Amino acid sequence: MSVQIINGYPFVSYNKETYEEVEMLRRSADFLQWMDKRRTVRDFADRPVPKEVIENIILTASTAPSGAHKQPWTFCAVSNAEIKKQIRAAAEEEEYESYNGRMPEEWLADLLPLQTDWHKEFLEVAPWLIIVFKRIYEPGDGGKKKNNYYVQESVGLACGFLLTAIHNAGLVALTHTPSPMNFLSKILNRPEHEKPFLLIPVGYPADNCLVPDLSRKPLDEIAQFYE
Ligand code: IYR
Repeated sequence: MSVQIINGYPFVSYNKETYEEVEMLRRSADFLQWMDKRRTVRDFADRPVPKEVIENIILTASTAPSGAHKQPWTFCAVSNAEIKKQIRAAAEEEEYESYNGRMPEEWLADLLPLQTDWHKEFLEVAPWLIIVFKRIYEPGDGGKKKNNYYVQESVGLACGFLLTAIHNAGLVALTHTPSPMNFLSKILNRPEHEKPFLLIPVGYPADNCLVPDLSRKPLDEIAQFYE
């Protein structure tokens, strides 16, 4: 691959594979059908998942676009039983408070179809917990802070890629947001410039796994075309 220098910066040619329209239509429809099979799961099997699969999934997440290509994310992957136990205990403590007073009635009512509560057994059962941290800034020389940009958007995109990679591997995940999440920084000993973003248990679904019978909004409720 030949490198061209533009204003002192290296560029390489990008020869993206493209498709005839018929093939493009088929691929887009197939991908939709396959993605539509992804479901959030709360009931995991305790079956192990190889570390190399988790490494590939994390590397896939890190292919997401990010502000000024700063890649402002850190993925902590936990399979250690003692650490998972600590995370579960701390999460349940917060969630107990949330479900018993902190969350308003409307929110609790909105969650009824999901039948969630403060018990978070999956935090010990799932073979891996991926805790995604957003990097608010990068520590520079002499205590100087180097900026990251659109951190929320960038890390959100990376998490979308992460969930797609998990689905592609034939595994399932839960986008879990125990609130507040600062206990994760403490347990995982993360530096000040990293803040917890999402806690994502990953694994196989339990044998008797049930998910809520949900439907997705049709196109005319989610899109507006201006032609
Ligand atoms: N964080 C809590 C509550 C919760 C909130 C939303 I919004 C959900 O979609 C599901 C759960 C919990 O994890 O139980």
